[in-house]
Amino acid sequence: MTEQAAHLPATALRVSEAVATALAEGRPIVAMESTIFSSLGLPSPANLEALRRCEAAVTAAGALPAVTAILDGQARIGLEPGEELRVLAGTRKVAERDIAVALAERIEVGVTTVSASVALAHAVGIEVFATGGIGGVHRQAEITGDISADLDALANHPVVTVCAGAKAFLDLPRTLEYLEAAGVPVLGWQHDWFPAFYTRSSGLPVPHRVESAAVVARVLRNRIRARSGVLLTVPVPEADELDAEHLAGALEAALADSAAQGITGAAVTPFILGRIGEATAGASVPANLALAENNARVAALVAIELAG
Ligand code: PSU
Ligand code: MN
Repeated sequence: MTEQAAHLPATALRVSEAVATALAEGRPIVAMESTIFSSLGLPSPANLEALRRCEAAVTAAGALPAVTAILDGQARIGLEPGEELRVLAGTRKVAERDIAVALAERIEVGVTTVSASVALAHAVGIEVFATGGIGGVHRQAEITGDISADLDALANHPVVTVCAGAKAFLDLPRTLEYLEAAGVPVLGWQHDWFPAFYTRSSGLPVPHRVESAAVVARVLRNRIRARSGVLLTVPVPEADELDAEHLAGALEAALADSAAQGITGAAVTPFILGRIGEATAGASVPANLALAENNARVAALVAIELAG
């Protein structure tokens, strides 16, 4: 446990045996969230396939995957064999601030978001985290105030988050502005554009293009604010990219439904993800799996570089 977690009760965090060994030996580890692998992130059975493919990509590259979750009132970093199916069935979304409540209430299963996972990775000294897409500034945030806690978590934990940008139902220009104001370096993996999850470019330039894991590792090592993280964006592989115009209708309809039904707070993102999924299922699920797997692979390369 690092200084970050030293104030917690001894039972608050549990690291799996494999992750504890890898940490002690300084071997490369890639943390992963669990909301994406639950029904809040992907429909079944694609969610299990996503988990398997991400784990396999990390392992094949030579690093160890560490899924985070809440299980039986403990925050877990790395699951023991057989526990993954319990986590996949979880329906309670746990962001960073919710970890304390989930532990206090001793909830059985909680699925961690990006903000919770980055915080847990930091707590035990894992420096690399992979996901699909991050949360961001929502459209009309000037009215609703809806800004994902993911963004402040990126700014407050010294972890490289590897993602395919964020889905275009969010306000992507403002998401980039927020990250700039919060002091988070935003890197583009062999690419000049901030990706929009299903599509390789949002049309917004990414602040810094990087060509290799070595540069990403050096950015983490050289940042001035010791506590802050780094966002590495990796575009969906070309072969799996979706057509932006085709998606736009589904995104607009999902946003309109969400507003009409008065959805607010933490329920907004799962609601919109569900609607987009229903409207585009055949095409969007394969793209989602491919980009998550590819992000896991790139994250492993960064973790290996940092461990080397
Ligand atoms: N975006 C996706 N898939 C996801 C999420 C976001 O394309 O599964 C999940 C992630 O767990 C992310 C969370 O951290 O939603 C953000 O939720 P909110 O907008 O409530 O902060
Ligand atoms: Mn929100």
